[in-house]
Amino acid sequence: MVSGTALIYDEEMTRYRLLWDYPVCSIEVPERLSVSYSELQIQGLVERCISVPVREATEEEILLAHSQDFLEAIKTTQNMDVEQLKAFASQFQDVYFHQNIYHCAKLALGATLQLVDAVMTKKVRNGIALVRPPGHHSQHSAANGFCIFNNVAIAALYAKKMFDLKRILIVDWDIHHGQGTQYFFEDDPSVLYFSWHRYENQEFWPNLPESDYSTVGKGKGAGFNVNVPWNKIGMQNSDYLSVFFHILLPMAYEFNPELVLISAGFDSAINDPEGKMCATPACFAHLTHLLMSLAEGKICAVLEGGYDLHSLSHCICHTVKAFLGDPVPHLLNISSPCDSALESIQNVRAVHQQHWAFLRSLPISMKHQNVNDDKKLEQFCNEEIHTSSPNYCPLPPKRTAVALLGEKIELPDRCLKINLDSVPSDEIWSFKDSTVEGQKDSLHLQKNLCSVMMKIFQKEVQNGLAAVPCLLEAIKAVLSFCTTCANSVSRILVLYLGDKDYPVSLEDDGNLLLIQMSTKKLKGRESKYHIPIFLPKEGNNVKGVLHALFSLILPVAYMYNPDLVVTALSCQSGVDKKILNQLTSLLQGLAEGQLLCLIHDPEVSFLEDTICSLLGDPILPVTDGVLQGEAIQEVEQQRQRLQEQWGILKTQVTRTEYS
Ligand code: X5A
Ligand code: ZN
Repeated sequence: MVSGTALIYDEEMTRYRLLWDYPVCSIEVPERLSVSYSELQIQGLVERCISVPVREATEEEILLAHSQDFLEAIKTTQNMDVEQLKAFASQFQDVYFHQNIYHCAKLALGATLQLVDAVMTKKVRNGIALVRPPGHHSQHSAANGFCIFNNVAIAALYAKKMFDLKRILIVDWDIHHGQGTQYFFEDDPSVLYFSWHRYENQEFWPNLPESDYSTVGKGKGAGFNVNVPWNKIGMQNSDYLSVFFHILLPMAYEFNPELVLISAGFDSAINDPEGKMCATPACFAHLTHLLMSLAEGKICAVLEGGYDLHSLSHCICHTVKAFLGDPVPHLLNISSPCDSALESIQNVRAVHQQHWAFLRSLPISMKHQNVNDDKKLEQFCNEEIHTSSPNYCPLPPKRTAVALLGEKIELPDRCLKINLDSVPSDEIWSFKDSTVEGQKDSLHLQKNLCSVMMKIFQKEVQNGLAAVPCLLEAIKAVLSFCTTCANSVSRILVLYLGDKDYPVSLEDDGNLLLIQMSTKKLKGRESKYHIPIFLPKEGNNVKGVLHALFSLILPVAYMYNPDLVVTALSCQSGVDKKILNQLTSLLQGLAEGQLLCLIHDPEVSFLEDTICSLLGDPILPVTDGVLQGEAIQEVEQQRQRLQEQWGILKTQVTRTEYS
């Protein structure tokens, strides 16, 4: 099993800076790297990562993307004086030069390629390269926007060439449009390029019409270029997550990349002077986590922008912690995206629906124009930066508590085996529930569950798994335990995969959100807190489950913000293992990873898989099956029903009537 997170950094890349008065470039300072690296040290993250040395990129590698003439021109900057550097820079837009920048640009690219090598050869699972100069504005024969060589674009070309990759996803979450990267791959269907960027209807730099949502790629590459323009400043966590749920993740999962590259600019975070957005550093842990279930976990983040040193360094720490598998922090206040974000989401989905089945919702939405243009965004930038405690708190040595019913499986090291005989009697809670009490099986069940939950709530472990003789009784016991013994748990999300009409009694007081996936139409009252999803079993419906996960389950779950997530499933239900692993992985983004899996009647291989997902091991992509129209419609119906109450389900500015 591939493990470990690479951290690539070299102080040498701090050794160039702006030498003349040039206000547009003054924010790109060496401290961006040094302060970030210090924060990683302070938080104890450097020693938890695998340090990979940088190297200089070769000319051949630079020429994968750039022209020989351009390379030769850049070389000449090594021997220039300030006046000459200034003159040389003036042929490009918003970029400065220094005698040492060519050297640093080679190191930045070399660091990026070292990272790709380490991930592709499975020396590490994932990693981050902290580099200067950044890359995503750089073009075939032009430096641009602080960028000399296009590190990430070359990384993609290099990975295609060296590892024969056929599908690479580039996620550019920097607040500027990586127009350079877009130009390299516009007609290339093997590289899916996604970028969100401050746009303000072309008023924001680089002020290009081709940065708008209507640029979708050309020729064979049509559909493989995705631009999400932000037409207002002040975008928040909800806006960013909405774009992930309703645009990027569905496309990414349909694309099924073999490698994910992140153009990781953090000028999209709160307090950045360039971006003027409001996403908190903790949001980047989630963005990272949501991408980690793709490409069997092969994911490389490469620094681009980010100009507020405090915000930047904390964002980087959150990204690294997510890579390491640390529990991702609670995100508070997830609500509806703002109207301007919704308008962009709607437009992007509309232009990409013909290319991506996962974006289709019937009827096909019409392009939306000029809604609420003058409506002011309210109260933004009001969130505090999440500051992590300087003394890092080590993860529990055991991550997953496992209680079995006698199944014989060998548990990996990081599992804590729950042995009933070892449960001290005072840890066994007592609660009055006549239907559960008394029977031998039930007592056994209660003891098991009690013990697993205690370990989770006392943070001895992060998550747990229990094999249970009866699912419904187990759910009941968990809920009862939480009300009786765990006051701090006020919201529980139960995801039940099964066909029982009323699996638990619901009070609708918000303490419980029940999402149910079943293969038969369910009778019973639907409410805000009961979401039945009927997924016809015809053919292979794994794609339907994935689709439901992004467009419905995860958004609602994030907005609900549970303290505990419980999944309950029966192996007889014939659900696909790979999809359950995805579910188990992605749901760990909630409740700070406090996830309890209840499994009825498990096969051994099934238990082993679920345990791997709970341990945070890389998981296989879902490749089989097709997304069926009926599955889309069922999910759409629920989305329509629920989007007033769960605003993050919206993908359109105004409500439309559906027949
Ligand atoms: C990498 C990056 C920004 C350039 C802004 C120029 N470049 N106005 O964030
Ligand atoms: Zn930027």
